[in-house]
Amino acid sequence: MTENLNQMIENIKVDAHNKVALADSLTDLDDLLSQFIGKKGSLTNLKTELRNVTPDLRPTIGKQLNEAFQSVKAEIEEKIEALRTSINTFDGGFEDLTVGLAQISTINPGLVGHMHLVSQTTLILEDTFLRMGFSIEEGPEIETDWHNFEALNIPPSHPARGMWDTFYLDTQVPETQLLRTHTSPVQIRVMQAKSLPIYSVMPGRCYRRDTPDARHLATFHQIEGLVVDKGITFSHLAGTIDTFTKAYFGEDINSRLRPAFFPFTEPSAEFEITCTICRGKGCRTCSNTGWIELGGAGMVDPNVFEAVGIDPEEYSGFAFGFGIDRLAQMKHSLPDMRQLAEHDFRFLSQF
Ligand code: FA5
Repeated sequence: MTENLNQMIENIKVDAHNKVALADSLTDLDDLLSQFIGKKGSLTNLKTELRNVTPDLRPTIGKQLNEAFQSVKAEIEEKIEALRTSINTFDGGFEDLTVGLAQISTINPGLVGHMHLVSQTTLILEDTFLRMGFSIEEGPEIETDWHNFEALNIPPSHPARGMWDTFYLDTQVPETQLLRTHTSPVQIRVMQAKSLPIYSVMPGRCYRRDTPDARHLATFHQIEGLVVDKGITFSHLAGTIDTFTKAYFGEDINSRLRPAFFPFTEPSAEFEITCTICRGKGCRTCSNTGWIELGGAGMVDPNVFEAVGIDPEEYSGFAFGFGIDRLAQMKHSLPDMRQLAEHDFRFLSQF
C-alpha cells in the first residue's frame, strides 16, 4: 500500500505537470485546480489514504504528499498568473486583446481568430435574402423615440410600449434618444429615404432591459424585412417566411405562424419553428412547448405608411423581424443563448 501510494503521488505529479503544460486558457487551468487539489481532487483524495499507511512511514509519505500538493498548486497558479498578465493589462489598464491572442497563439499555434457565430449567421442571412432579391440596409443603434416608437404607431404612454423595456439616454438633445429596442425603426428610415417599391432586409444590434436567460440577452441582434409594393398580400409574407425557413434550416424543420399583436402591423403573426434542442418534445429552452419563437411579422399598418408619406390606398406591404441570436441558437441547437455573449474559446472555436 505504502509503495503504491508513493507511486500514485509521483504519477499524479507527472500527470499534473503534463496537463499544465498543455493548458492554454484560464478555464482549463481552473479545471486543473479542481481536478488535482480541489475538494475532490486526486491529491486531496490521497490524504484520506494516509490512514492506511503504517505509523512509522506515515510522516514520510505525508510529507511527500504535502510537497506534491504544494508544487502542483504552485505550478498551476504560476501559469494562471502568467496567462493573466499576458492577456490583461496594456497601457494603463486597457485590455489589448490582440496581445492576448498573440500570446495564446504562441501557446497553441493552431489557434487563429475567426468571425463570431453571430456575425457568421448575419452574413448567411444576408446572403440568403440577397438571393431572394432583397437589398441590405442599415440604421443607427441610437434612435429617436419617434423612429423607434411613434412612427411605428406606438404613441407616448401607449400600453404597447411595455412590450419593449427600453434603455433611454440622457444626451441633452431636445428629442428623446434611446438604444433601439428592435430593428423596426430602420423600416421607417428606409421608407423615408428610398423610392418605391422596397424589398429590403435590415440586420443590426438591439438593446432591451431584459434579464439574460436561455433565450434572451440584453444586447442581441435582429434582422428586419420590409416589402412595399402594389398588390402585396399576406400570402406573399407567408411564402417569403416559408422559403426563408427552408433555405436556412432545411426541409425537416417545421414552421408556423400564430396570430399575434404588433402596433405597426395588422394583421400580425408570430413566427415559430420546432425547437431544435428537443425536436418538439419540450425542454427547458422552449419552456416545454416544443416550439421556439423566432420573430414577429405582419402587414404594414396604414398608420405607419401615413407617418412616412406613403399612400396606403395605392401601396401595401409586409414586414418581419427575427432574432439573429435565436436563429443561430436554433440552427446549432445551443441550449443557452448566453453562451453567445461569453468569450469562452472552447465554445467559440467550434464554429
Ligand atoms: C419585435 O421586436 C418586432 N419589431 C418584430 C416585428 C417586425 C413584428 C416587423 C412585426 C413586423 P419581438 O419583441 O417579438 O418583436 O422580437 C422579435 C424577435 O427578436 C423575437 O422573436 C426573438 O427572436 C428576438 N428577441 C427579442 N427579444 C430578445 C432578447 N432579449 N434576446 C434575444 N433575442 C430577442
